[in-house]
Amino acid sequence: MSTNRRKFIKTSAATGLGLGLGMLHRAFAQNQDTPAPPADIYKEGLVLSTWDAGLAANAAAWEAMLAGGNALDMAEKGVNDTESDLSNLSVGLGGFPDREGKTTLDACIMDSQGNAGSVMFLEHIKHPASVARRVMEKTPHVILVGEGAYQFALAEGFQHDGYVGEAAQKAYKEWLKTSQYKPIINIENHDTIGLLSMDMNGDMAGACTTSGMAFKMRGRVGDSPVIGAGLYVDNEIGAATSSGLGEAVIRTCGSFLVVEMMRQGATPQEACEEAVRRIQTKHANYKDFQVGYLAINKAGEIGAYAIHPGFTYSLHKAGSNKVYKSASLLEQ
Ligand code: SD4
Repeated sequence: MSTNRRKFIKTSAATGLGLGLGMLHRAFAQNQDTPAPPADIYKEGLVLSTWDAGLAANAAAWEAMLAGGNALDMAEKGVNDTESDLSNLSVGLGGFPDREGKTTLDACIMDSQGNAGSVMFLEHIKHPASVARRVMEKTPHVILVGEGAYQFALAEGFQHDGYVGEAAQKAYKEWLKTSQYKPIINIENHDTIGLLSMDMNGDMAGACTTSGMAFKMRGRVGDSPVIGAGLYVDNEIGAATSSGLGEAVIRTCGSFLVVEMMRQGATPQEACEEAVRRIQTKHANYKDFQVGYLAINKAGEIGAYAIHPGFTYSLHKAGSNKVYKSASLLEQ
């Protein structure tokens, strides 16, 4: 601890700052040059992911863990499973297209070392989360977008995939009849997958992947591939991810906010609730859209909270893999 810091704590104690002091001490303790590891690190493996579709993703992540994979492998393999499901209208090549009829994909990934990779506005590649991992591992950058991301994917051995989703195109043709551009996500119809993983060493990672808002403006990117918005992992503290109206999550740095609240002592549940309340205070129209957050901490505790009821999450922990209903700010 630096001399200044020691001096400050001493002075504060001497002047009796009272109630806030415990909080301050905790914050300072966590800011020491070599942070002490938390007392109880959960080491049995854990996967937490958004929506019902997370169930299959959790199972794939678990399989990766049992095969010897670490938290990063778990996150990647987990969301790859969702990306492979071409009937999913919010993730992968079967996802809803943009207002020009083209499906564009966003994804990011983060490991336990604080490394991050992201792809945005990527077309014709089946596994954007895996491309994001390559960006993280093979380039000096964090984000690649559009044509550059696509060319990088090809150079890395990913195949061009010309798949066009029938159901998504049908919905698009319906939408074209009015072509109304309303940047409001249908409150219930989400499937974007954000997945948080913890391996048997207690190390954490995460991934988030989506085709984004249905019929979005061409070039629009949401929160899902934005580090700190759709996903954030700090292996000393915890991890968070989101689903819902990306613009609101980006404006409030949602997942970063959740992790920072946990750093200051909040439980994962309290932190998710605070991040939803932040959206509420910053958006007069918050009742018009949905956002849901998930979080885990080092002790293997989880949090889930959304603006509206209807947000579900899948939790694989202690031998069970199940879908749960999240608590919410608003009632039915
Ligand atoms: C986005 N957050 O692009 C995504 C949408 C989403 O389920 O979560 N859909 O804004």
